[in-house]
Amino acid sequence: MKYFEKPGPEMRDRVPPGQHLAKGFPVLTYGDTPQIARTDWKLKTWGLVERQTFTWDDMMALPQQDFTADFHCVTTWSKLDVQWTGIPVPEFLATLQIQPTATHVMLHCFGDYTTNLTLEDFNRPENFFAHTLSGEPLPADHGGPLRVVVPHLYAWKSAKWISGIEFLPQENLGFWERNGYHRRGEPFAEERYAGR
Ligand SMILES: Nc1nc2c(c(=O)[nH]1)N[C@H]1C(S)=C(S)[C@@H](COP(=O)(O)O)O[C@H]1N2
Ligand SMILES: [Mo]
Repeated sequence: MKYFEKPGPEMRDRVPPGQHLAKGFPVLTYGDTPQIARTDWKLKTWGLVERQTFTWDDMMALPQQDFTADFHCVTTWSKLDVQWTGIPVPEFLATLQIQPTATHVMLHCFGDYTTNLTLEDFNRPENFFAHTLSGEPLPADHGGPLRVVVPHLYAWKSAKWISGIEFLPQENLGFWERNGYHRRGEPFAEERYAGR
């Protein structure tokens, strides 16, 4: 059985250099998969923003949208046209009082994973808090009940089991960024590792 395909010429503008198309949707998790019921799930905000806690119902009350996005893992697999449903990140951020000195965010997850983004990279209309994958509730191994999807950067920025957003006046490094990955991770520029 073949699990990976070399992209054809028509796909070259969609598939970043050094990437292959995955068959299926692989799961990539460092450590164990946290099991969180929607009723227990909470998202906190802190740092250069008011401290708040959002429940599942709070998130579901925000505007919802279907979206289709390509997904690029730095370990060289890509999956095109993943079908998600969720809350656009800007719709959520617009409900917050973010202090003007905030330039970066740290995404915190159940299970202690973290990843960093500039506020500009995070606050983009194609970024989502996703709870549905191909019309089904997002499975736990893919980050359910709720994950972040940031299509324009390598998928390690797409935090699964999101539990907190910390607003920062400078760039702090997240889990993989401290362990040798690039601080930004733009796939078409092959920003895979730090110092390149
Ligand atoms: N909380 C958390 N989020 C995470 C990860 C993780 O280990 N923990 N892995 C990242 C990496 S490296 C990738 S490629 C994608 C994989 O998402 P998937 O398992 O749904 O394919 O999730 C990202 N988000
Ligand atoms: Mo990844």
